[in-house]
Amino acid sequence: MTTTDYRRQNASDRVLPHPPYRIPLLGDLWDLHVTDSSQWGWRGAQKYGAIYERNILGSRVTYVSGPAEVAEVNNEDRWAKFLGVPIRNLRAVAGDGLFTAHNSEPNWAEAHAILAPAFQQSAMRTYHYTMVESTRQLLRYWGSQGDDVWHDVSADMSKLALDVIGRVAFGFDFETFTRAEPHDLVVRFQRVLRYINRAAYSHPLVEATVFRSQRDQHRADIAAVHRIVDDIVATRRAEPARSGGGDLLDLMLTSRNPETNEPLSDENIRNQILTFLVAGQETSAGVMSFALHFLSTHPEVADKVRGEVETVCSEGELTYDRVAKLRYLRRVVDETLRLWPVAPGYFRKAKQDTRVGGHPFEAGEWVFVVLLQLHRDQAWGDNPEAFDPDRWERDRRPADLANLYKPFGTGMRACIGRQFAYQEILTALALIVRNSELTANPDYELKIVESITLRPSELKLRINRRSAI
Ligand code: MNH
Repeated sequence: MTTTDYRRQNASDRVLPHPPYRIPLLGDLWDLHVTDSSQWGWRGAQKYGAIYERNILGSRVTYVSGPAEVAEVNNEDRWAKFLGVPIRNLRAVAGDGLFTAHNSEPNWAEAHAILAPAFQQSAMRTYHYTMVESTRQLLRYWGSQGDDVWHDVSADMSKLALDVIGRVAFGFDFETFTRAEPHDLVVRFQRVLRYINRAAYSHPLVEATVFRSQRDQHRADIAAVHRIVDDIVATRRAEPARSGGGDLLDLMLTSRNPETNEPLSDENIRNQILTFLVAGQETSAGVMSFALHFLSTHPEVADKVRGEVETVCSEGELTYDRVAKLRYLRRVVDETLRLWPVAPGYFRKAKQDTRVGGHPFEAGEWVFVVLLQLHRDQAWGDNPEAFDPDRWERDRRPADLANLYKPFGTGMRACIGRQFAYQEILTALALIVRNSELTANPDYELKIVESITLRPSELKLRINRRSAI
């Protein structure tokens, strides 16, 4: 098509594969799934191919999953991050924080410049001990529950990730493993996310009537969450000597934008703290949960990881430098993120009139990248569905890895927390596997729950102690 392309084409000329039985006005509405939308996007990709669309009441949702097509929309000259509905709704909590800022908002570049150094690999050395300490608390908590208990792994990984992010980001101890009841901030914050997720495609009138009390609770929760975080910031400001020894909050309070010499505003600092909770907790927790599922169902992999940890740590502690040597465990994590990219996709918006797979898109149109399909493309080899950490060996990896593997998004707005997530996940998994024996329930079949991110549903494992903590 491109060689004979002498005529400008508009979006209205675009004909893409789509579900059958398209209805006038309603389009493919019958084929809309709101509760498991990215798995549904994946099923569609399997049926309709590398690029297809669903037309929902006249709006076109385009799903892109073929490596060549994804490479086109990842091109930063022509496309940029777009805040799709679920992400845009998170602005109610995280405002113009890094994750939910529009590309055009000046606070993005300002906060990015100030925070980037704190997320570089070299900064992880500072956080490592806290990550170890939080994992030890988890292990003690499991230990205190006795043997032969079926642990709710997903819930426990959420607690761990919350503990880590609270302490490393803003020096706050949520005491997740010692409190009888979760902290007020946690209760309200989780209710806020649940509401946003439930109401994502609702109408304000429905919220004001049918869901009125939920909506009022939601507003009260947001106000309370803001108050609690503002208090944490004010306390730190008043007592900088009690600082977290260079945690992210210290950095935000003391740094200035090199260009304008302005510090971040208090409101923006609050938005960033809530952003770390929004973007950095459920994601890491999901990866650790899926990884524990795979380790429990592949004992030979778990044994290999244990052997590696024991070799690398033959002289004792899991120090910062040793984490980088856990090469096989890293493959386990990468393979987990390949099969279950916990952020199952991302949105891109055309900056100019352009094409994808030869199909015309006008400036301002947007697409959704389906990672669940991209990560299982045939370019991954014969059996892309299989959990096989060895496929990450140097000579077995696909040549075009950079275009086939995008669990942290792409371009300028890719995940800032990537190194943080690896450091946290590798540290936790290494200590868990060294310390415990994982036993799967033979009747368990992996099912996925979606709430923007993916989690294994109702995963229960027996975790019995092998050694002293
Ligand atoms: Mn994270 C952006 C995935 C862990 C903080 N993250 C993104 C994006 C993806 C993503 C995908 C891009 C979204 C988009 O294009 O709309 N993040 C992950 C995954 C993990 C993860 C799979 C864990 C594994 N992220 C973390 C952690 C933190 C964090 C941990 C913080 C401590 N992520 C962010 C922030 C952004 C982001 C902040 C927004 C970056 C930006 O736009 O500048």
